[in-house]
Order: sequence, then structure tokens, then C-alpha cells
Amino acid sequence: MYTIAQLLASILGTLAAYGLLLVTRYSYQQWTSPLQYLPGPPNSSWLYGNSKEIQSSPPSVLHEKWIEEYGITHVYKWFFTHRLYTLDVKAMNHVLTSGPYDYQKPGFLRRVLSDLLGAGLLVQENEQHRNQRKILNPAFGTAQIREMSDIFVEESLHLRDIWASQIGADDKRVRLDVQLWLSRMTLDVIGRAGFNYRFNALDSVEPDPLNKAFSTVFGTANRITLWNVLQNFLPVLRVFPTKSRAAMQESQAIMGRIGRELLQESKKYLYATGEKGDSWRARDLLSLLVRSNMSQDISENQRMTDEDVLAQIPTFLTAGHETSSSATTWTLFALCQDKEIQHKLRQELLKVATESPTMDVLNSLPYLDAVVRESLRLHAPVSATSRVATKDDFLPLATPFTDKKGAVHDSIRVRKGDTLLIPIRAMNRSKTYWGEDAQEFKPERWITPGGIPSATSAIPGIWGNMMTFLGGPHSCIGYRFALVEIKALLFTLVRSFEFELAVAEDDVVGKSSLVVRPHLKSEPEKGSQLPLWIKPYVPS
Ligand code: HEM
Ligand SMILES: *[C@@H]1O[C@H](CO)[C@@H](O)[C@H](O)[C@H]1NC(C)=O
Ligand SMILES: CC(=O)N[C@H]1CO[C@H](CO)[C@@H](O)[C@@H]1O
Ligand SMILES: CC(=O)N[C@H]1CO[C@H](CO)[C@@H](O)[C@@H]1O
Repeated sequence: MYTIAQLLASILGTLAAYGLLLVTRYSYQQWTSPLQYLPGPPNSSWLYGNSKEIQSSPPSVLHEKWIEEYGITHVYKWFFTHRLYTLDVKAMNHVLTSGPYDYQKPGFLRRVLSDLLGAGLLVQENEQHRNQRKILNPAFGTAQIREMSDIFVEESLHLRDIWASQIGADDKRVRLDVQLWLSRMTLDVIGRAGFNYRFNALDSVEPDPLNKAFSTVFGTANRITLWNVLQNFLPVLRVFPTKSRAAMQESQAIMGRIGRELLQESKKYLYATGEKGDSWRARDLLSLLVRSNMSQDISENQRMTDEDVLAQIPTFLTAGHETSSSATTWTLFALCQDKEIQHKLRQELLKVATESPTMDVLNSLPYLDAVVRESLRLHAPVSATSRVATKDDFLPLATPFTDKKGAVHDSIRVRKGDTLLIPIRAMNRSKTYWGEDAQEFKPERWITPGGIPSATSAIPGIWGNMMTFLGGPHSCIGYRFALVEIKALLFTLVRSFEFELAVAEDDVVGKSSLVVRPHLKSEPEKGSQLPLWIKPYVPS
């Protein structure tokens, strides 16, 4: 009979052997990787590679430095693995669109996210992704977003009224953390427009149950610990109960229950209204999904199960909440840095007679459009993403590179399993493509003839020669939603208030965890924030 000690010893022995196998396999792959011959910065540590420097500097700053030193195509080390970094448009195009699933999101990330949040659009690949995307696409069309724009405007006015009430009757300026308020506003919007749910984040002090459950689960996904990594390699470790696991399971149960209720309501609403042409009005993304799932164009085996549909709720929360608020926060920051631009924008907005514009009115304002484009270019909320090659491949290059041995190549050999970074932000602000003033906030470049260099037309992206919403099969499905939401916010807030930075400009830094949020160097312990002085705009 085994004693406990023998049992433990044999388990540990097996684990150690398995660990050794993994390390050997991994090291072998790295030692033989074709990427090691590309130019790049020295590794400051064999274990961490360049990851420590990268994590301690603002998003993409180090990469921009390495571009100057080693060229637009180079390699750095992420822990002990090689990572390819390239701003080459031909290579990016190949990665994003060839295949089209030859380059996928890292498997580890997909597994963690789908275990925790469900297998929604963000984590799917191949056939499952194609099917889900086909059913989801109609929900995000122009006509559907036009119907939802009422919600964007209503919630913007709601935020305006709250800020106005904080200012009070004496019209004195107040200091507010706009990052916090915009994040509440966009949560209310994605709740209502996404799945007809009222978070009431703008009004309540207590966090809503769904929001709380989501934050608990998502917090776990965002905090990838060594324990998570081990559990990923050794699934047996998942049976060990931990305190956070219990809290997480409870939260997952809450999310599931609320989600099923919302889905039931959507279905009831849909069957009651029927599917007869114009009588059916877009209510929210979830209802649109249920309707799309019933469409004749979708074959029986492509249809989504209730579980597939439920997984989209946390997907919308993950992808559509902090991204929009970050974009609007950074736009207000840019408008504080340049008062003339803020003034010019306000003049354009005040020419509109109503405080409740439609989507078409919002989209007809050229300077508003230019400000939003410029902000999304310079302050892209998602600063980078990554992809893993699913097969051996050659990446074609527009600009050849010289390897460490001095040989010139017009393509890069990539091996199955190699990871590469998609440098969204750096591409948006690259001098190579945008010219010498690439790092400046200049909305005018979008309206002046010839303001946008023709080199940028080669940048792969679904919107505005930029990679802000990425390109290819995984490009942002919600970009029309985001653009109208951001415009509604800016329209309402900039007409009503004047904004000024409440801290020194160089105190503000961007930190990236999925999205880039502003932090203060002087108050790192407070997390993300952007304090601004806000006062009512009084026409002179
Ligand atoms: C300014 C705001 C936004 C930005 C900058 C943004 C950016 C992005 C980017 C870069 C991706 C690709 C990520 C990757 O594949 O690695 C993405 C995907 C996605 N976004 Fe957005 N997004 C924004 C707003 C929204 C909104 C409002 C929604 C929903 C209402 C949304 C829903 C999604 C979804 C579902 C995906 C996954 C698409 C797929 O994998 O097929 N996004 N977004
Ligand atoms: C999608 O359609 C299939 C087949 O009609 C149905 O069984 C399934 O429940 C539907 N899914 C949702 C979420 O309505
Ligand atoms: C400082 C440091 O750890 N440098 C290492 C970089 O990587 C090479 C090869 O992997 C090592 O030989 C160096 O010691
Ligand atoms: C990512 C990043 O912030 N890079 C550069 C952006 O532009 C400013 C100047 O506007 C530089 O200081 C940063 O290095």
C-alpha cells in the first residue's frame, strides 16, 4: 500500500519529469529559432529577456527606440523566447490577412479567457470564429448602430447633468477624475446597447451585481500568475481548490444566471415582436444576435447554441467598455494640451441646433471627425496585440533587413510556434509612414488636402489607414459602435464645458494592461486617473 509520502513523491517526480520535458522542448525551440539571427537589443537577463524593461516603460516607447537602433524589423526577448517585431506593412498585411487563420492569438491566452469568460468571439479561431463572426456581423452594421445612437446621446446627457450638478449654481470650476466618470458612462452604454441591462453605474455608489461578478472573474484573467501558467501546462493542478477559485466560481454562476435571464427576455421580446420587416426594431446587440441566428442565410450546423450566445456578454464587456472610455479620456487630455483645438471643436459643435443629434448629424461634423481620428491614431487604446504562427512560413517584407551575419533578406523565416507582436500604436505614430510630425496631435492633417501621406494607405486596417481597430478576420467588430459613442460624448461634453488639466502635463503617463489608461507619476498608488478642471462653457 502507498503511504501518503510515497504518493506525494511519485506525483512530484512525475511533475518534475514533465517540467523538464517542457523546458527542454522549449529551449530547443528557442536555440534553433530562425529569429535569433535578426538584429535586436541585447538580452539583459537570460530568464526575463527584455520583458522587465518593457513592462517598466510606457507603452511602445522602448520599441520606438529599438526601431531607431535596429531598424523597423528586429527581434527582442520576451522571457526566454524570441519575439519578432516589425513595422513592415507587407509583413503586417501577411500576418493579419493571409490564411486567414495562419496567425492566431496565443493559445495560452485563449484558454485562460475562455475558461473564465466563455468561448466568445475574442477567443475563437478557424471555423468556429468564422461562424460566430458571420452571425454577429449584422448586429454591428451601420443601420443597427444608427438605432442605438439614441442610447449614446442619452447617456452622454446624463453624464453632462451629473457634472453640471457637481459644479452647482455658482459656476465655479470643479476638479473631477474624468477617467472614472467616462468609464461608468461607457459601462452603462454597453449594458443598455449590448444586452438591454441597466448597470446604473452613473447613478449608484454600490457596484452592480453583474459588474462585480465580471470584475472578479476578469480580474483573475488579467492577473496571470505563475500558478495560472503551471495550471495551463499541467491541467491536473486545476483540481486544487484555492480561495480565489471559490469566489470566482460563485461569480461565474452569477454571470451565468443573469446572462440566461437576459437571453430569455431577448427571445421573448423577439417572438412577441416577430420578424416582419420594419416592425422589428434593433433593441440591443444580444437581441440582434438571436435574430441573426434565426436568419435563412445561416445553415443549421452554423447556428449558435445558448452557451455560445451567453459567452458574448462578457466578450462585449471586455472588448467594448474600457476601450471606448480610454479613447474619450485621451481625447479630452489632448484637447487640454491644445486649447485652440478645443475652442475650434466647440465652435463647430455649437453650430448644431439640437442637443440630441442623430448618428448622421454626428458623422457630418468634419472637425469632430478629424479630432477623433487623430486621437485614435496617437492614443490608440489597444497599444499592441500578438499572434503566433500556426505553421512554418516566410513573411514577405517591403523593406529588406540585414541579419547579424551581414546578409540581406527580403523575407523573414518564421517557424510554427513563433510569436510576433502587432505594434498597433507604434504603427500609428511611425515617422516612416506619417512624416516628421507623426508624434504631434494635429487633427488638421485629416482635413487638409495632402495632409495624410500616401505611404499610410499601405497600412492594413479596417478604418482610416490605422491599425487602431486592427485588420483581417479578427478586426474590431465594434468600431462603428465605438466611433459614434465617442462622438456623442465629445459632442455633449465639449459643448457644455471647458476643460483644463488639473495636474502638470508631464505628470500624466499611459500604462497598458489590455488598454492604455492615464496614471499620474506623482500618485502611482491611486491607479488610473485623469483629474481635469471642468467649468461650464459660457458663450462670450
Ligand atoms: C475605441 C474603442 C475600441 C478599440 C480601440 C477597439 C480595438 C479592438 C482591437 C485592436 C481588436 C482586435 C484585438 C485582437 O485581435 O488582438 C478588437 C476586437 C474586438 N472588439 Fe473592439 N475596440 C473598441 C471598441 C469596441 C466596442 C465598443 C465593441 C463592442 C460593442 C468592441 C468589440 C470587439 C470585439 C467583439 C472584438 C473581437 C473581434 C474578433 O475577434 O473577431 N470593440 N477591438
Ligand atoms: C439558434 O438557432 C438554433 C436552431 O434554430 C436553436 O436551437 C438555438 O437555440 C438558437 N440559439 C439561440 C441563442 O437562440
Ligand atoms: C546578460 C545575459 O544574460 N546575456 C545572455 C543573453 O543570451 C545569450 C544566449 O542566450 C547568453 O549567452 C548571454 O549570457
Ligand atoms: C509610445 C509613445 O508614447 N511614444 C512616443 C510618443 O510621442 C512622444 C512625443 O509626443 C514621445 O515622447 C514618446 O516616446
